[in-house]
Amino acid sequence: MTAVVSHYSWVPPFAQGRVRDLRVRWALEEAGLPYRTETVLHEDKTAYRAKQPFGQVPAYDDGEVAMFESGAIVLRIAERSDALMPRDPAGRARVQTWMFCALNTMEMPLALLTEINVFSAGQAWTEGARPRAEGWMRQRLAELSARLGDNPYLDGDRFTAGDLLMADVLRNVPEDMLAEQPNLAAYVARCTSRPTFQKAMAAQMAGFTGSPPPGWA
Ligand SMILES: N[C@@H](CCC(=O)N[C@@H](CS)C(=O)NCC(=O)O)C(=O)O
Repeated sequence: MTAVVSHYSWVPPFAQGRVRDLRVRWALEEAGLPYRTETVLHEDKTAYRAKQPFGQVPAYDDGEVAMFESGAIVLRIAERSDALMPRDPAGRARVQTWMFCALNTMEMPLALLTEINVFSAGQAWTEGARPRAEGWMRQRLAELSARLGDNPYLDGDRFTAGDLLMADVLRNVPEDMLAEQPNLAAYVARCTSRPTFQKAMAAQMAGFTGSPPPGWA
């Protein structure tokens, strides 16, 4: 069965190109696996919650498995193809380590920073929290930068599912902050210049054909 990936047909402009179905679309492009999309309506997620208990995207179904959580889905896709993960146990373990690192060690400080800069922008509490959040993000970026060094990718010369998730996280770091670590900025540019990323991005953007849900301010 052709894999089905859930997506929104409308999100606010700042979120367009940043919705997490993109990393799943990207992984499918890397793996050379076809997919189709299922649109999730913001105004009625009742039935959809059977697929994704939190009413979020992405959810995924390839006929053999139905899943949610973008990282788990990318791992599933990496396991279906040689393109994103080596087959030997040590190589698989390294790639899976970087996948969790992207979604835990790096995406956690980014989530706090995004809450402050975007979702709660202008609220009084954010000013007190900003120094800690920026410091946490900067520390993790500096440590990752030291580890990447001059390598093109996290596991050496080969692009893997770890790079896919890491680049998708890092591209959401404020541009000036990422630029403080030139090797990371170059790494993100290297990963996102892949035709597979461009194709996934274009597909997500082309899917925004809907209107804001009723009551959207
Ligand atoms: N941990 C989940 C997070 C999914 C998530 O946050 N999805 C966002 C879009 S990027 C969403 O659907 N937000 C709407 C909501 O939370 O109601 C994953 O990685 O799949």
